[in-house]
Amino acid sequence: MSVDSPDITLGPSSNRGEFVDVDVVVVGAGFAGMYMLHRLRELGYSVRVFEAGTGVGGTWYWNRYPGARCDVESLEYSYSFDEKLQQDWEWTERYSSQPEILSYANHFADRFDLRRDIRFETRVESSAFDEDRNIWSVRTSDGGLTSGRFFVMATGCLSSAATPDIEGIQEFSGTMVHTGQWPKEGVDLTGMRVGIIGTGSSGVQAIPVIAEQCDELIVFQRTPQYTVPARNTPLQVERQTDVKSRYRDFREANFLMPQALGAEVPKYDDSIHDVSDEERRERLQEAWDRGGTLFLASFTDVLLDESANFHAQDFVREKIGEIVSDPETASKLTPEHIIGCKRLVIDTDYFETFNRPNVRLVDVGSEPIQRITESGLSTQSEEFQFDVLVFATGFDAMTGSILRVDITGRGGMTIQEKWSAGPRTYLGLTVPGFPNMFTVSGPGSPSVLTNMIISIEQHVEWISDCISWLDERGYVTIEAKSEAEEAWVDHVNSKAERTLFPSCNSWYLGANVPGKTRVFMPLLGFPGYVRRCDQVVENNYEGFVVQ
Ligand code: N01
Repeated sequence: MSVDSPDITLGPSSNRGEFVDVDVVVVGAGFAGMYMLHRLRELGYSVRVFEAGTGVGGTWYWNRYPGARCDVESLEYSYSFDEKLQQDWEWTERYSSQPEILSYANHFADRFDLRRDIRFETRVESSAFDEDRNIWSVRTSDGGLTSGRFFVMATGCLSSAATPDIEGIQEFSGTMVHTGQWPKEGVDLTGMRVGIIGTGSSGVQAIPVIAEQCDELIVFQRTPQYTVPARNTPLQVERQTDVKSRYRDFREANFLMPQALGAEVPKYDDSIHDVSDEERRERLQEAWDRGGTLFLASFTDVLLDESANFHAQDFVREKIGEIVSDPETASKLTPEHIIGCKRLVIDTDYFETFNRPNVRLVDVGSEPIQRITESGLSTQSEEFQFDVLVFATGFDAMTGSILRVDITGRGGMTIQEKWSAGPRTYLGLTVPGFPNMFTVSGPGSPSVLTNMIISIEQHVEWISDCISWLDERGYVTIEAKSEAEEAWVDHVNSKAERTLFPSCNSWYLGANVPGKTRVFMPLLGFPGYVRRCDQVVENNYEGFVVQ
């Protein structure tokens, strides 16, 4: 049953007399999979990680498009569990670029000697739970079968790239790339005519940089985007030194924030309706000048009340009118929907880019793309020609990378069947019918609404502590109860329903993928979630059957 590999040492582990290749099989070597491996190893477990890419880094390995950068500040978007690591690593900018985050991921892998337990260029194709032996059997793209007592999906929330099925897509004779699968060797855009479809976070980041590199850029926009300035700058030495002198406190203050970030950004506890017009403008202007996603936290009710939200929308609309010189282009770029219900984007010179002579905006919301042609694409009234077509069309978020593995739990039930009406979990960590399987930052956990690395750490620690707890007591399996799942799904929904989040077509709801059931997938509020996870443990894994 074991798969021989020159770079992996296998120590057979026992599961009440059954021999398995490793204690834990982990899928994915991004920040979640790497920390999972490190933590479990520290606890004495044998682990094998499978990774489809040639290197570590997950999201930051795949998303190499021009301009790719994090929207959480670098001093926060990093592992917090190891004091020496956070002291040693030097960040260079307020928001880290993709290459810098990828170097950090590689540094982490080297520092903790992770690579020997990671099998690269190997995709997990299926995984099945053997109910008689309480073992997961994991089949991989190299034809191997690996058995483990536990199975952890650390596949990331935004790692299944979505390319729309537009008629004629096979006919395009130029270069076609997706931002989420950008070639490692890069794409030389010098002198090229480029078309880009999509104006979410990826498109908004890529467009200004691509516009500088290429000859001509045509942006195909279906929905205009709210975006606020990132105000990225080189990271001041004094700032880095200051935070490092009190890193633990800095982290702890962030753990108490709803998104596990931004504790040092000024906070307000008043409604947008409670202040004068002048004060409202001043405060929104301050947030605009400061830069960053916490623009929406300038008042308590921007994401709760439509009339409050309208003020913030209007502020950004006015800015677009001021920045973009051509009134027709400005009008096409101006969104009308709720601000924040699609993820708020932060940008560097996005709206300014539309003042460049080599950039043209095409509204494919009012006149959709009809087909892709050999040399470009066409709408009802116009043909467009370009050499490179960039899809910045997003991801099958949160569930895509789980559902593309054939996972079979108890009674032959597959995860695809289980989630046919939308993802259902307990704590975003476990699924009834799938014993000893865990999802890191799965649907129903705060994940994408937080500083992801911090959420990942909390999940990894919870999962590894759970495995230790079971072993210390001689238990072999843990499985969520259906009633716990039911209550959890209700909890996630009721949190979302109190906000404006479900009010537009966002990937949070799965609305960007044709045919995907609309369910608001992430849970709002990090500290409450952590408390609940801790309580479950204190109550001897309440909501689970352990045996
Ligand atoms: O994807 P998106 P993304 N025809 O789904 C359009 C994270 N991230 O990759 O809005 C025409 O947001 C679609 O239009 P519409 C971050 O969490 C973070 O940009 O559906 N257009 C939309 O404009 C982010 O939210 C960072 O009408 C089509 C775009 O494609 C998440 O990843 C950077 C279309 C997709 O936007 C996803 O962002 C990058 C079609 N057929 C990503 N299909 C940072 O840290 C789709 N679109 C800063």
